[in-house]
Amino acid sequence: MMKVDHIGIAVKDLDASMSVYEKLLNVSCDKVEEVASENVLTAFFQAGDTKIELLAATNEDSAIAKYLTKKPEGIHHIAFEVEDIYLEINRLKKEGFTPLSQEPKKGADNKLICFFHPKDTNGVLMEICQSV
Ligand code: CMX
Repeated sequence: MMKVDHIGIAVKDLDASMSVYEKLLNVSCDKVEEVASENVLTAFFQAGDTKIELLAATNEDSAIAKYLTKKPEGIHHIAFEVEDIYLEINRLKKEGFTPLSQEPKKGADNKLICFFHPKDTNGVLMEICQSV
């Protein structure tokens, strides 16, 4: 069974949004980490058994920059933790979901990650991730 690892939220101003979520969750940010391959700066907050990941674009090529030209700030994706990301990518492909990369990529928070297109999942971008 998959478990929600984190919920990604697209934000314009990472520092300002970090202050909001620190107050909301009453915890400090666990870590701020740049994922250069995805052109994002991330900030993670523990929220019970799951995490909130704030995502800000680091340049115009970022999926977050593109997203924020079309949509307001808000929930960008939901990430599920899996035990074997290679097996899970194959299973989801066979079920007709569309991976956005053929192989897992190195993501934030010491994870291998793979996104699946929101057109197949009722308009919500999905991520699967595996701790490495
Ligand atoms: N959630 C829901 N819908 C989304 C979306 C998202 N996060 N991002 C884009 N869309 C929608 C758009 O609104 C658009 O819908 P319409 O056709 O109805 O207008 C459609 O998807 C296509 O959007 P687009 O702007 O043309 O964008 P692209 O097709 O170029 O890319 C996507 C969309 C999801 C394939 C791309 O953003 C992607 O590959 N995402 C995965 C990588 C990523 O998001 N990285 C950032 C996070 C990294 C991290 O967490 O570490």
